[in-house]
Amino acid sequence: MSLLDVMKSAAALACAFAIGIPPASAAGPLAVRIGFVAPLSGDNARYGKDIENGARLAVEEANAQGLKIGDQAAHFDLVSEDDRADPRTGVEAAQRLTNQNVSAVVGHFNSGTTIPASRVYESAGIPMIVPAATNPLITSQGYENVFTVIPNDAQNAGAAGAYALDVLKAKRIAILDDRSAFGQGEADEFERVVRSRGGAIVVRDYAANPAGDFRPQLDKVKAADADLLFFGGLDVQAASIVKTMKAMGMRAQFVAGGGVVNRDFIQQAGAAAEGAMAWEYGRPLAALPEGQRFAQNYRNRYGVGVLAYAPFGYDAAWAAIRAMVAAKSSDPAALRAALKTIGFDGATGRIAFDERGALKNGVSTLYQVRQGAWTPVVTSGG
Ligand code: ABU
Repeated sequence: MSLLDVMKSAAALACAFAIGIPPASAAGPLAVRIGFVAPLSGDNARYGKDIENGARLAVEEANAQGLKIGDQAAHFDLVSEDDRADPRTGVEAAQRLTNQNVSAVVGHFNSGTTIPASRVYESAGIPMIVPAATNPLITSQGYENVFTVIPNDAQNAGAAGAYALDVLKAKRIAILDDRSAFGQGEADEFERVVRSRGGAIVVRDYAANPAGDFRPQLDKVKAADADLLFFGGLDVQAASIVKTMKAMGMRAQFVAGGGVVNRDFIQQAGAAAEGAMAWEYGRPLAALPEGQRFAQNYRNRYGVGVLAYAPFGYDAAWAAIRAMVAAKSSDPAALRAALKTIGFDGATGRIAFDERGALKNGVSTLYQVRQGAWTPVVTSGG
């Protein structure tokens, strides 16, 4: 090869990198980058790392299977960013990912980061596949690049509202939330369904308090003689609430929306956990063949069981990988088009998206703590 040919090849390679085309090379596989973003530090890092572990398992499986994109063998890499559960940091993390030539992004965890970050992915034309954030606004913004593999809180808290009236026969309902985009959204959906069915709400209040001191709000709930308390928020606050309720001798049944069914709630609430109820997204993993397989593989790989949303992270990463294989391309636009028609049985059930990018036929399951363990009671929706 002449010096001129060498210079031409180098220039072509530099040009391909500059315009974001992974270089087709006889020397090795097509390098495909999948972005991942969630809180990887701070109080929510245990959730973020759990989801990252799920996504990484999908990438490792895909590489072990030797998948091809078109005629070319592909090698997938997970590129992780930490959004620290902070909206501004989430937008910055989204901007960093879109600058790193990723084909798609799996993220975020918090609804409060997902909503502002979704604008960044939409502008960049890069599909965002959401594994855990559940505020209904995420898929109602009219964006082409937003997909969710988890049911939203209209489904989850809506099921909770109907069940509170129809089965638990609640007559005096109190609603508290943590004032996050997630917790407030859940509480709003629960309230909407209860009111639409003629239920009586005796308290609606909140505390924006990460440490979970809801004592002033619980004083109001007790004074109103509520027989059911619905809480929109995560496990730490929920554990604090049930401990305080027990100490106060309150009669209200405790029911939470998503974000509470995990081992950390049981450990932190101790004896006060007994009898607590919470609605979590999807079906129990043990009820799904792919869910059982995932749970075992996760334990084998990481030496610990799933905390919460790892199976959704796994399904989100596989949705991206399957869409690229189907599209025969890692180009984000081709991948987006393929995501709109994809359908497969994942760890969390059937994964397919409606015209807004929301999971089709989402369900939620009610769990109750019985003899120190979260026990499935009923699944609603679908
Ligand atoms: N959906 C569970 C908690 C995460 C969030 O939506 O903020």
